[in-house]
Amino acid sequence: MSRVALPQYLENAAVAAELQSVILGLAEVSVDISKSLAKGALAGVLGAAGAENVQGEDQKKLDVIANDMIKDALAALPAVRGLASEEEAEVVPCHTAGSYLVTFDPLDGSSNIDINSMVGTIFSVLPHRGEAPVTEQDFLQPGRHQQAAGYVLYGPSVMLVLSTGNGVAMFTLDQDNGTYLLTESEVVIPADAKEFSINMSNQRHWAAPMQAYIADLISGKDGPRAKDFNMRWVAAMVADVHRILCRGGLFTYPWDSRKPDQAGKLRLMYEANPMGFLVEQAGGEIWTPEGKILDIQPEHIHQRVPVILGAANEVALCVDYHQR
Ligand code: AFP
Repeated sequence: MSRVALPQYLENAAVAAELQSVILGLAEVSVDISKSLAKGALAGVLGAAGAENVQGEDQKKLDVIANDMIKDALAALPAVRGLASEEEAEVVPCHTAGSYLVTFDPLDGSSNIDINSMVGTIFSVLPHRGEAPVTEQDFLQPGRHQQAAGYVLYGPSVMLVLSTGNGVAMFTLDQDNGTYLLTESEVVIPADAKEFSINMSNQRHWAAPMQAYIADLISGKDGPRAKDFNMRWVAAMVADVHRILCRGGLFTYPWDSRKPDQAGKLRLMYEANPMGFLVEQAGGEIWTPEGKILDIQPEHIHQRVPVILGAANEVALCVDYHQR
């Protein structure tokens, strides 16, 4: 059975040529990143880079390598007006005639690298309007403005998951020739959750409504939910969201009382918004306890948010615990 390759899929979907070039550029560099990851210790690229990023997090060597590879790939594309990365303190202006802005997390879950667990690349494509040189302000658009969003999951197989606003498609990398082939079109999140995804070790630091919501899940069929749930936590958002796109559930990284002035751990512009775009396109929801994440007007490029995402009815119930 001949499968549709990514370039043909984008043509069939009548995606604008400039947007195609951005998506294909990201897909191409992800193949190179996957090769670096596959070499592991043999490439001498595991471990810490010996520096901190703008988030105050210890950078892994592969964080820096992947970030530089993606920056170079995007900077070579005339369609890219500017880029912003989790690993870059400031936005990076690119081509003055470009129509798109790209935000990305080059290696999400990078703390998993040294234990050979799953990591991913997350990307978000926003429109750029106006003539002046690009500034951070141009990037500060609600997630609903995204023209495309997706991720690459470097797992047992390498998968690219993408939406350009007409549903979600999944592509699997053909390692023999470096092409992404369509393996799932029209992805829909199953309605009812059987699994939840949260870092349980933080339980004592959550707000009371989240403690109550999770406690009711854990009480299983003898509790108010009258059914048993399972838990998964990969510690790489890309992997946890991929599981939810494939088989449903709820993922949350809530506010934590240890950093009361920090809204959450996850970043709005290059984690929550792109993942939220995909989840909504697959029939799911993504909220903070106060409202829909894709409607948030960003205030700065590294802004953080609490995230509740997944099956629509399960997200609604979790938000209801907070709004009671
Ligand atoms: P790293 O990229 O620093 O590993 O963080 C990954 C992440 O931002 C997100 O992908 C995970 O869901 C979450 O953090 C894991 O956080 P914990 O390490 O607190 O479980």
